Amino acid sequence: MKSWISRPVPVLPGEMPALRLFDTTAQRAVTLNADGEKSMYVCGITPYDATHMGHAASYVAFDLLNRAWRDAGQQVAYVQNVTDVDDPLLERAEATGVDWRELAESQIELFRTDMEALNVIAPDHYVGAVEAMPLIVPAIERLLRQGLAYRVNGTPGEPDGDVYYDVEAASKHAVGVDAWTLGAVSGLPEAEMLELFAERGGDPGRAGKRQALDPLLWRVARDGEPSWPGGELGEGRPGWHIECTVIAQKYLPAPFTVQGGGSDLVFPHHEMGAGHAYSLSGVPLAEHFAHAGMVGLDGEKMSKSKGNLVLVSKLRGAGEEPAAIRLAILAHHYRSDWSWTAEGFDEAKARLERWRSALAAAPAGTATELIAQMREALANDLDAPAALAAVDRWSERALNSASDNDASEADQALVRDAVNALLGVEL
Ligand code: 5CA
Ligand code: ZN
Repeated sequence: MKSWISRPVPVLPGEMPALRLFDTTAQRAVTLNADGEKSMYVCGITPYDATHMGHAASYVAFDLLNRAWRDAGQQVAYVQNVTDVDDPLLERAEATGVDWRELAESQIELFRTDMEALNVIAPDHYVGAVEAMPLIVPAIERLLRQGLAYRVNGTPGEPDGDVYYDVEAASKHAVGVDAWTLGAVSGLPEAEMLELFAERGGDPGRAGKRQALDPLLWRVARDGEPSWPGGELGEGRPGWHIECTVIAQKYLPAPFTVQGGGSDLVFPHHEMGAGHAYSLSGVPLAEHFAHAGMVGLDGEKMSKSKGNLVLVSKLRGAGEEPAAIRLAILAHHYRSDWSWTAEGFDEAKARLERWRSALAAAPAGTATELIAQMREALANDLDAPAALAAVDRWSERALNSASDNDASEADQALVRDAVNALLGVEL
């Protein structure tokens, strides 16, 4: 599917230090191997209410990683999905009387314009679940043949044939140090897994399942629901986790470098996706799993279900500058949970203004040191707030010396490029 247009990323002089990133599985920051091509899969939106500030923050977080890698001279292969068919999308379409395809298409288009406005580098492959159907069906057929998936008999109200992943069989099937067993990604105790599974799209109580935590792979056709040809599976539509697994496996190396998303995807989504991938290929899905914190509104988690959304498009429609929105996001470390507030946004706008005034007074010979400080901050688990603080200090100095110095055009250009290349903020 069409993605969006990336703006050019300036190339900076000097070098990016080795990058350290917090790995959810290891529960600590790890130094990423600096050799070779890097690859990243970031979970995309379910397009029924795009793009709220939580979404935006998660894509800006992984955009920082993308930019840090590029600054280090590395090639980056980047893939993102769109969950363009799933229960919440169908429910919203039904509730609002809109065709689900139209709802998805309109929200995806809004997302593209928001990402473009926020200067998020576009993925090389932007793939919808619907277009991935020909990849998903054979993968599920294969899991069935391997004995790692099973069909559930119908009950009153539910037809025969829904296919589930057998978590226990898959955990036993796996051998070796890199093998996936349940908990390999999230490290969570089972009680917590059960709670999160129920909260995040799972159906622990579904009759006929071998284990409460077994996730859905294929939902056979129901009246009034969209469905696709499923080969041996029969007509139906896929479960959620398998979609990301097969898209990543199709377009990225195995394992790829970083699987990213918000922290609400750690379990079950990334756990089960990693399980599916290991069952299908015998190698881990990704070398590292990284997660961005949750964004709330004035202290409450921002979510479509609560309806307390701050939409990027609404702010843009009200004439707010995307660079200021991006700066408001970057004022928080990507792993922290934080709340969007009017005051935070005002601070970001004031900061952008200050940086722009300072740029006009860029003192000669100061840009190189600033770039080094920004790089050091970002290499340390993408510490954007520390990078912002470095630009703040530089700005203060520039503004204080504005009357005694002639501005240096070279430094001005370098600082402008650095803020753009590393932070994605255009001054
Ligand atoms: N389509 C799936 C992923 S395959 C999905 O989770 N879609 S989503 O639209 O619900 O979320 C898209 C991305 O935004 C995910 O990485 C999710 O973790 C992140 N996200 C959702 N809500 C928030 C929030 N309040 N704060 C931060 N990130 C969020
Ligand atoms: Zn996903």
